[in-house]
Amino acid sequence: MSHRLQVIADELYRHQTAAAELPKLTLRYEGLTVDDAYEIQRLTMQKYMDEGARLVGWKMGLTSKAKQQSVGVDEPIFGHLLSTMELEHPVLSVRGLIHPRVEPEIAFVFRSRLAGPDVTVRDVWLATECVVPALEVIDSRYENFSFTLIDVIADNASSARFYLGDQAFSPYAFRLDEVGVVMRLNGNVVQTGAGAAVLGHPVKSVLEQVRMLTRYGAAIEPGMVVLTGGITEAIHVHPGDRVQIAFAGMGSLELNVT
Ligand code: OOG
Ligand code: MG
Repeated sequence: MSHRLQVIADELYRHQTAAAELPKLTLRYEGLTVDDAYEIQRLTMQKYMDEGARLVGWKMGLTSKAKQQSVGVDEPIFGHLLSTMELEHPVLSVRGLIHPRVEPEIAFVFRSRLAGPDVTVRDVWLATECVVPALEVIDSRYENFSFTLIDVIADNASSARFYLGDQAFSPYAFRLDEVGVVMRLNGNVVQTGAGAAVLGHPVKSVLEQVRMLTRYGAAIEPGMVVLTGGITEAIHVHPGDRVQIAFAGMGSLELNVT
């Protein structure tokens, strides 16, 4: 393990836990590769796990055109989901966050393991216990929420918090690509989209997740959750805001920001 990557991981951990912005790594460190960035991410997450956080799943990011265009990075990425990021109730305190944004997602929960380069869509369905409407709170640690591919991977794909709706659904209940989503902020419609925005169908995002994990020697383990990626652009939130996300056929989530 390179000393340089550990130094960078320590720096990111300090900024994540202090909710302090930092300048892009790529402005300050020469020659970082995508593999280096995933190693920095892994080393950073290991620090939380050494402190008692549990790995509860994975998240895909930048799986929709809306998301890719809003941040200017045009390929999917993944990050770790830790137990400490999960909101038990749909209330978001901005304390400990820098410039949080909320986005609608469809989550998969798994009953069996998925690993290896040859996983198919059928394998994903067989391993899926249920699907759940979800929201993710992202909070880039970089100034102005501005980063390159390498920076955002190292920063655990901007992960901050996530919330899963109470009601789970059978993956066979309806077409996930045709699930329409309407996001309101304080009563006003601010974003609309459909499941198809996520790589054509959210199941494709899970497939991509398994393939990317396989490259780094990891897997989807039984009981894990996967967030398949923002369906629309993420919206900035501030204390006092109320976010409502209606998922057609899957009910609504309501998040209060304090
Ligand atoms: C990167 C994280 C993207 C998603 O669902 O697309 C993400 C970012 O936009 O800061 O979580
Ligand atoms: Mg997301």
